[in-house]
Amino acid sequence: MKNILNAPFVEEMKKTCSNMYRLGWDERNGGNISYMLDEAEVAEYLDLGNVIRTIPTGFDATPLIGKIFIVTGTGKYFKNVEDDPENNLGIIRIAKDGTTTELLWGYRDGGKFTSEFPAHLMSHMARLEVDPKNRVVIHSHPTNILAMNYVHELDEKKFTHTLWEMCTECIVIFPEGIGILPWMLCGNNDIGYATAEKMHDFRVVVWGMHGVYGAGKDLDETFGLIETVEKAAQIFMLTAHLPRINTIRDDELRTLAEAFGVDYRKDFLD
Ligand code: 2HA
Ligand code: ZN
Repeated sequence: MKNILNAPFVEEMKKTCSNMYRLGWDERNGGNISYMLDEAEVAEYLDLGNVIRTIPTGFDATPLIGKIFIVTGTGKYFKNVEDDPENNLGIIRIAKDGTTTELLWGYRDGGKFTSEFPAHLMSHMARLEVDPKNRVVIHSHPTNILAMNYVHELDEKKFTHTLWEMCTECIVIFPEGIGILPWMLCGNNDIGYATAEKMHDFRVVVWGMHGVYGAGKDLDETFGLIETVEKAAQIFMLTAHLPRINTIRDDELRTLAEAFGVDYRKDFLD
């Protein structure tokens, strides 16, 4: 059996958490990641018959029965994942009842997965319906996206349109736009259902005055997606209080989207 601490998926989680921490997006225990793993790959590192303990999710994830995820722990800090992955991360399998998870590795101090795990599972289920390759859900508190929430209308069309204007590549990277939820209480199933409903149409969902959910096929792609939205929000925040002299016009956005062949939200342009 190979050493789990050298597994590429553990390495990727360590790097992603450190990068996000250093970007200032995931202070204290802010943010969480779930990444669906390939069973055969995990079997090279762990005895899949050895369940350390079971942990209930309080939510029926029947479509994900048997799926294995590596997930950040509740109350744990992204800052600390790199130095102590076995305590701050866990590898869990959705048990046959659909509402329990089987811990295969990690959460060494008796901990469990993020309090947002039901929202993650619901988002995975929603994204898999539209994209069978989806494996990653990331929640984060990127600084400028959050700042923008306080000074920009939380309207999906207007918010997306503003971001598309901020960097030329935006309409190509997130042509479907940004889904937005109003402020809601986090850590429960209601916000999970609301997020998952948005995830049918969007890979990025803003939680009003809280942060963002992003989904994608791997950690690089999902991180890059959030990074691009955050960059656009940063340009907005750097310029929002200054007179606007230039902008990318709607006809130019249309030209871009058509040149790159992306299926964009035409109704989000004026
Ligand atoms: O896990 O970010 O929304 C900490 C959070 C909750
Ligand atoms: Zn949060």
